[in-house]
Amino acid sequence: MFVCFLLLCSSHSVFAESGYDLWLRYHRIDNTTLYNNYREANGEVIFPGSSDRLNAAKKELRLGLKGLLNIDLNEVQHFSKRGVMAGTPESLPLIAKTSYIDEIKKLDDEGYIIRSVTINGKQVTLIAGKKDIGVLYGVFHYLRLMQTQQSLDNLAIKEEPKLQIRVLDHWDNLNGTIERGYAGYTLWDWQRLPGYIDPRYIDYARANASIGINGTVLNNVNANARSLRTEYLIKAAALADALRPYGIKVYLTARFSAPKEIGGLKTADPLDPSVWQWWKDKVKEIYQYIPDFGGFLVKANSEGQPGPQDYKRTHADGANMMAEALEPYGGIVMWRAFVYENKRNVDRALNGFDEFKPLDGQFNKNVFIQPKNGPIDFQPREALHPLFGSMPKTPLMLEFQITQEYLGFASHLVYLGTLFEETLQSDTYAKGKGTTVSKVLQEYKKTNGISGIAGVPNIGTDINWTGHLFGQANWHAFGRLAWNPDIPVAELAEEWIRMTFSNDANVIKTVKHIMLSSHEAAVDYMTPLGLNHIMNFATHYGPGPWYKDPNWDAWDYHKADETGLGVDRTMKGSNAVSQYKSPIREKLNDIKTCPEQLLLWFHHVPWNYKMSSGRIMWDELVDHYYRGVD
Ligand code: BDP
Repeated sequence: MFVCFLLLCSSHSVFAESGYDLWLRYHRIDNTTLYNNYREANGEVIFPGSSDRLNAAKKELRLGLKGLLNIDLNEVQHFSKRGVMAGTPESLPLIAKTSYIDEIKKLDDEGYIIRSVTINGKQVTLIAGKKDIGVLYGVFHYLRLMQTQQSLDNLAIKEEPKLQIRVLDHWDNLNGTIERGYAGYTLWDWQRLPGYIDPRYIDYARANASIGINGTVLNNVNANARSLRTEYLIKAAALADALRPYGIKVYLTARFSAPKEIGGLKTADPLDPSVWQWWKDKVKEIYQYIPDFGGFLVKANSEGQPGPQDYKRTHADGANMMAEALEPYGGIVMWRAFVYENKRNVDRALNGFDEFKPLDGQFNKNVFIQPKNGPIDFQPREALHPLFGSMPKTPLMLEFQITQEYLGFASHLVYLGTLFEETLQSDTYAKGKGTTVSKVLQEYKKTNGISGIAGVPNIGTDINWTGHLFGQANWHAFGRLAWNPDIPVAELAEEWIRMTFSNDANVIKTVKHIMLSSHEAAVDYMTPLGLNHIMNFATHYGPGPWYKDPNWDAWDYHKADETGLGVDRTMKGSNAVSQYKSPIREKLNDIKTCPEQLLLWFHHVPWNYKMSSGRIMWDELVDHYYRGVD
């Protein structure tokens, strides 16, 4: 045995990996033919310019070529052989000699092209953006082609993000803990900021830029007003400086009562002129430190957080006050729609829609309303949030949870790409059949000038960032879908496997199967057939349908009694179905047409109800649990 081990060590390079490199492992290409082709294609590089972003792009290209191909980036002025050239029309005047110059000029600010072109008789790969950030994105894409062992011949790639604002909402507290974080502590070393810039910030930025994320909300939605104090703004500014070369803007959560808590005012009433002024002054101060500050994320009148309703004002009054302060600087407000009454005998699934739908059209143009994917709370499977498709005048920014609060924390392998896809491709019927959530989100760019998506990340100080190695795939999937919500996730899973593990067909097939079936398995062993929110109280690690206290009772979410199981949200029940457009409403309302995967979400179903399998509901439920565990 020992001899075998020694033999193995001598025949392969054996090294330990921590997972730190994520999907940016630039390991040597193991296919000789490709290795030689790629080396030839990267013989010389023309890459002038020295902005922070172009430098970041060049640094990445250097890192990638060294790792993948053992090439030291060879910068030249003129090609003498096959090579790569990268830049914008400003940084690389040679681009004007290509026939792609018009296409490049027309690109979105973050867009790029990767094209096989001929320059002075030499075959060249052109990586071009309209702006420097596009070049950085293009370089990451180019490296990805090699990491996933694609051909570098006849390239004709054109990419532009389909959503403009693509942010991670960190639920990080100033004391270093992360709400619902299962991978260590916060990355933000507040103690040592602004003086010490942890190199990890740069790797965080690289990882995000590689998948197209362009914003980060540094702190928890359950906000601490202190994060808006000058001392913390200076620290946040240092982070913003570190992330800026990678195209990542910094945002902060804003505690609605901050004018009282740190501003010394007697009220936080959004219609009080002194409160308006306080926010205007605060915003002005923020922009002095962070000139490209992104804006505020706000959780108001939700789960005990302060908000405008404390003063009998509306969400629009509150959001617009902040939006007006931010508008002159180009900042935005992301106002969460995660609100519920927290009362027994009130169907919580109704609250978000009921509160926000009537306010459609009343928000300033730089306000996003941010609903979660479903109306309850990041459950293993949610019915779609009915606000999607119902707020034509107000841009909605979908919020996903990447951290696995209800999906077994960082100890379960659950690939969320499938969950994200299920939501994004859900049909709202807002403008007839085929009005998917993805389309609804994209449409806001045309109608309101802005569009976006947010994810609550699973990232912490663990050496592999996400605790569970496969958690990295969820971060990756979110970013890639934020850039283009319509990429089939089977492709994304494969891309991640190739970049993370191997390009070996067997590895891909095996790991992909595990990934693509993992979410359904988790739904099966957590909350099958539309069950939801029966999780263990407070920790949310696994089901605890027996939990009961005077304020919160799991029974309200499953209603198990002698007649059956599930919550009646039909027209005869809480009527949550009416919040959906026709024909979804009717389909959900009828027990015979309601999809079985949401049956107990919308119906109180007799235990012996005949399911499509021929089994009675109880047997079907048990079967799902066992299937999931298996
Ligand atoms: C719930 C979490 C809680 C968050 C809340 C939110 O349990 O920790 O504060 O969501 O999204 O799922 O605000």
